[in-house]
Amino acid sequence: MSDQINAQFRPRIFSGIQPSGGLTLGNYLGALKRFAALQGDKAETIYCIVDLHAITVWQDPEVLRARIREAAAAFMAAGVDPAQSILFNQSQVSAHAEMAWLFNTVARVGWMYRMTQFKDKAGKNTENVSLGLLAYPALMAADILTYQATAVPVGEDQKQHLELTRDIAAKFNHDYGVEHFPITEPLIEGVATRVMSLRDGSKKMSKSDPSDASRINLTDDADTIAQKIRKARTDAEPLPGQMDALKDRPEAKNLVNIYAALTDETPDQVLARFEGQGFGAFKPALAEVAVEALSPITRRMAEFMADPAQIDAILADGSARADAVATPILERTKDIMGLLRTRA
Ligand code: AQP
Repeated sequence: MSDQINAQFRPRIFSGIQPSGGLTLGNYLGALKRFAALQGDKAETIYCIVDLHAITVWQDPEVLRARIREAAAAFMAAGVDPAQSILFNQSQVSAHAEMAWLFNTVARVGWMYRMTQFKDKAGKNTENVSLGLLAYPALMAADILTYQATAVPVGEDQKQHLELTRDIAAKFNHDYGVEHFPITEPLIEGVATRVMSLRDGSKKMSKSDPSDASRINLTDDADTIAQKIRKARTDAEPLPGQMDALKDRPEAKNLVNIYAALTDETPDQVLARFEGQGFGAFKPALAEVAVEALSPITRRMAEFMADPAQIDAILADGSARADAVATPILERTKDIMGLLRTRA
């Protein structure tokens, strides 16, 4: 059914990252690296710094402005080419916020309360968090469907939000008797779809974790990366020859997955080399591959950050190109819903 609907739409990939903190190795392996790899002639690629999502929790305005530019620098340093892809920040294309309102009338409140990310972020404080934090998935659906995107590369943690996007598209199509929105496919691929915290193998690595030691930031220098890996929580057992044997050792599994993702190997290939060795040998080797992969990105980020006016110009150009795709789709959505169009 979704295949039939989706065949009517041109292949278009959309994804975004929140500038709610400095970007991490998790964002790089789970998102940025793949965003860059998906560029090419098979599908149009649209990438967004989702600043409207970031403000669902308090952000210092000056810090947020700087982080939006830093995120843009990270996208480009990781290989997103603003000539091949559209790169912009969400708040500059008003169709996102307008479409989100339309979807607030389609989505059901119960769907929002069921979202794991809302439960995690709100904790016991569900009555006192911003309404935006609860409605976040409707804005995410708007981000995607305002472009009629057919596929969205994301990490494992965003799978539930993607399912909700599909539910909103299907309910809209059903309620209005149209095939206006595709049923967007999640692209959750590779061994690094869920990079875990360096301090706790049961929690994902996150840019807003209070502990800086829990993550590798894309701005960390080589010494800091090596030190964080050296201090990463592990166990005293030697490494086995195969991943199956790591199923009850989350911290060890995480480090092996990170190594494999950085070197584009399978985790079993990595283990074949390190079988029988302890973390005293594995951690320095991991630090070496992490520094080798991340140092060029950190360096290119710093180069981009040295010229904020150039970043702003790139984002402005991306916003204009994004707007040109989004606005006709938004206008058609309003027409379908019966919102009278009185201006040409
Ligand atoms: N640890 C991770 N492993 C793999 N992928 C990850 N992503 C995030 N963390 C990991 C992927 O990065 C993209 C952007 O995510 P986001 O910034 O929009 O929000 P998030 O998923 O909530 O990421 P954070 O770092 O945990 O942000 P905060 O702390 O602000 O909530 C997504 O594709 C995500 O899957």
